[in-house]
Amino acid sequence: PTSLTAVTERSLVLIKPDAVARGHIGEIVSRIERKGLSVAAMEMRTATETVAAAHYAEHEGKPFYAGLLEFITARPMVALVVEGPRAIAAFRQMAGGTDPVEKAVPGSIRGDLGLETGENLVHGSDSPESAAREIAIWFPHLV
Ligand code: RTP
Ligand code: MG
Repeated sequence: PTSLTAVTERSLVLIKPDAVARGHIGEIVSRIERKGLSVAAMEMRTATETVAAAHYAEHEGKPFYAGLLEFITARPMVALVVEGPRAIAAFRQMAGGTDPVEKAVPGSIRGDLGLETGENLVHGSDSPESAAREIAIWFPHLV
């Protein structure tokens, strides 16, 4: 039988250091909860070089890679596991496109709160494979 109910997914979400410094932890967690997704794990921490490099391994060698690692490891941020039906696509839609001005639409987190691609407030896993890989990096005890 077919079902209209999507399977439950988990996404690895980061509230990046710019968002934490600007006082937007509550705003972003609130949007996640208003959407109907649930927070399965949440931890505030400063990312180590090792964790940040593992997380952004796909971008190694790109011109923005060094700056990205410096940005993400410099100040405290919040890592979450967000859970719910189609959680991965749902959070990517809520986050908006990578460039907060050219790509993210109004109503999205980046579209509403951001101005710069290098300080775009949040990360969300982009596929089930990415989510599994990233959850293992940030919350190894949950895997
Ligand atoms: P994220 O991985 O952080 O959720 O962001 P994303 O999927 O929307 O974008 P991605 O292509 O994975 O890039 C990762 C982060 O690198 C920075 N970036 N800078 N200057 C640039 O052209 C550039 N491109 C990417 C952004 O901070 C982006 O979030
Ligand atoms: Mg990405």
